[in-house]
Amino acid sequence: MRKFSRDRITAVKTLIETLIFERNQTSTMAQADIALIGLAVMGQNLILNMNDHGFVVCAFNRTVSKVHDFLNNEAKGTKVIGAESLKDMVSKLKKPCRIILLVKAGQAVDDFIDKLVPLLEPGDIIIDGGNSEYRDTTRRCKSLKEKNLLFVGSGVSGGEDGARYGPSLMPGGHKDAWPHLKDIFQSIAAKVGTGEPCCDWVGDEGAGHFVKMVHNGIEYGDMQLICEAYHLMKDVLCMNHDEMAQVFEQWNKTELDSFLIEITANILKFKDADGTNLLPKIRDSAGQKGTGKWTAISALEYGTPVTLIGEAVFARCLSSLKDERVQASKSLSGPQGVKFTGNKAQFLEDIRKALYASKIISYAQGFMLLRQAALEFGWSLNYGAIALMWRGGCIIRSVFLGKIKEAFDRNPELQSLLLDSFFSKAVQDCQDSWRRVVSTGVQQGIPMPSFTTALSFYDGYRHEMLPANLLQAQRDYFGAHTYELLSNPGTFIHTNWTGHGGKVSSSSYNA
Ligand code: NBP
Repeated sequence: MRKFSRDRITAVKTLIETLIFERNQTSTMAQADIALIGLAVMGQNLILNMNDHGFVVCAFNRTVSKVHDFLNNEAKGTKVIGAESLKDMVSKLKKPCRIILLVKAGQAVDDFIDKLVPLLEPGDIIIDGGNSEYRDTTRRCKSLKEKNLLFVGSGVSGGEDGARYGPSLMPGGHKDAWPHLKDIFQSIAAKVGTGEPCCDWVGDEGAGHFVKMVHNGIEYGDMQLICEAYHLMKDVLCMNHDEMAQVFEQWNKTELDSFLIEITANILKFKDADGTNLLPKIRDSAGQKGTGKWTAISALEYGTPVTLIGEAVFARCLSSLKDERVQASKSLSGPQGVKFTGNKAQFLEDIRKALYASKIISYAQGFMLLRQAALEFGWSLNYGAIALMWRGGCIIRSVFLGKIKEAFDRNPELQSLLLDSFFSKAVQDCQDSWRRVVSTGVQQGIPMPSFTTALSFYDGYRHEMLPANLLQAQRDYFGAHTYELLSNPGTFIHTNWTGHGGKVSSSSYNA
């Protein structure tokens, strides 16, 4: 047997050790495709989703012990790696660094950005996937652009299940980041139809978070509409929960086919441990986290009549006055002795159509707000792509959104969904039912803020002449606010209505 000198053995040993060290270095350094900070429900599930699609993710969390817990439990056996610090995390990322924040919206996002900036290089990307306010996203986008960093604010919808198996993703911000994110984002997003991803670039600055905010507002509206249908079935038609569950199951096979109708049927069927329905035992006081309210505030700010979402937010506010309502119920009476004597099956179909028509109004209003925001901020929004992003993965996912996508495909410049041939016909077909439901509900004293506001909007929108002529005259009468004549729009004049007013008029502006 050939003998090697001690020196030669030592040299080979050193070489092998060097090679192993270098291999370990490259396997621990710059090996991750993307990092994610925030190991709560959304973060953990999004990491596992990215892992399933072949991306190596580096996980980090403010409380670092949660990184170890995650790696030893949910992420055990995956390619997910962890980091002990932000510096450690950045060192493990391929260039340009891609870092997703999924932490509590607000100060936590700014705090992490401040800590990350000194560790990053020009061209690196920070993505905020939380429910941030769109103005914060615009601010962050601008300030990071000055540091040559690319900031993206991405709406993420679909809750825990969506994050794990395919969310709707609505990214916006610095567009240079998109080519570096597109593959990951579109791989992990929900797919519809023939595999189209529910994710596309939304627009500049806070556009992604604005679209997510409107999505959440529409979600408030959809939920309120379903609640009003439930109230009518329960209190006008006196149906029991199992019957109502069956109706919602049926409705889910119609134009109303959607996640929220599906879960409503399941909720209505759900039995408590004692074998009785759980739903009637739940306290009727609704909570809210604020995105519906933000949508309504934006609508007021940009002068867009998004009445249905506004009513849905106020309906939650009214519901939360539970103690006051209990007191009021003892002294304030409604209509007495009015009983429904019509055809139950026909009225159920009427309710279904009222819900469908009101839903069309709500989405028409939501897209009006998007259009107004695009004008306001100079964003170029692709409305068909937005409908597709909401078509799957998110809480408002529905077959209906496919129809909205088709409407914008027919006419990308469509001013209002109500002016599209499919939707104008759909509303027309529902109109008689819708009016029957609203009048029956009013006669029976059932609160239906969303059904009624939708119908009022429809009637207002379709009227060539509204009584705002009187309103303008009143404004001019008491405040010299001026008005235009139909025959001469654009020229504002003042009338001395009383004979003792002056000729001076107030300046004219729109609030
Ligand atoms: P949470 O909104 O509960 O946030 C938990 C994460 O935020 C943890 O990583 C926590 O770190 C971190 N955090 C907090 Br709380 N305060 C912090 C601070 N001051 N500084 C740094 N980190 C802080 O988690 P989530 O429910 O997974 O939601 C994450 C984001 O996604 C939120 O913006 C949420 O609005 C949004 N979102 C949630 C859902 C949903 O269904 N839950 C759906 C869509 C979007 P710690 O572990 O050290 O406390």
